[in-house]
Amino acid sequence: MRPTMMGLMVFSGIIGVTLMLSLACGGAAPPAATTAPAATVRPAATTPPAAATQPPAAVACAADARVIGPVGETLKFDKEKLTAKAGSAVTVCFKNISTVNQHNWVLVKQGTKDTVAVAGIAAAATGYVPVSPDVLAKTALVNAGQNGVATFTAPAAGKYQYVCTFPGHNATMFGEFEATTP
Ligand SMILES: [Cu+2]
Repeated sequence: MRPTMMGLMVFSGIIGVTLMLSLACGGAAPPAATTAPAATVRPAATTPPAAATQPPAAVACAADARVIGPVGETLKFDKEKLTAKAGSAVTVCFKNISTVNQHNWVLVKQGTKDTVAVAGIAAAATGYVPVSPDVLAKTALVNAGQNGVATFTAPAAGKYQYVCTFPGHNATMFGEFEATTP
């Protein structure tokens, strides 16, 4: 009996130690292998917004257009006079090189630039250009950095005015348009 008991005790002792060792060393579950972070998925290429939400495409000045613009950030046109033959097809391209100001180019009857501009203050919805028989041609209200085009038939021979009707600009931002005898 005795040797057997001893053997059992030794045996169980060995098992115990083995168990403890295996628990201490290999038994402990290894930390989960840190998996490499999934390759950063790039967001799908952002599709351009629908055409309707994009700003209007930049208007180019035609080669035969009479190009005019503001003098930098001042409230003055860079040309004091434009001429065209009466009855001829005219394209005026207003190049708004300003980085802050909106402007327009409005052809009006001689001597009416201020009355047209004043009436235009209440016509924000139509680019500060009132409905008036004095208005002969106009560009849209042109944002900074954009171009605006006015295409029209030059009026009868004589002198006319052009003006920017953005509120407050008409006092200094105007010029003379002369339709010459063809
Ligand atoms: Cu202006």
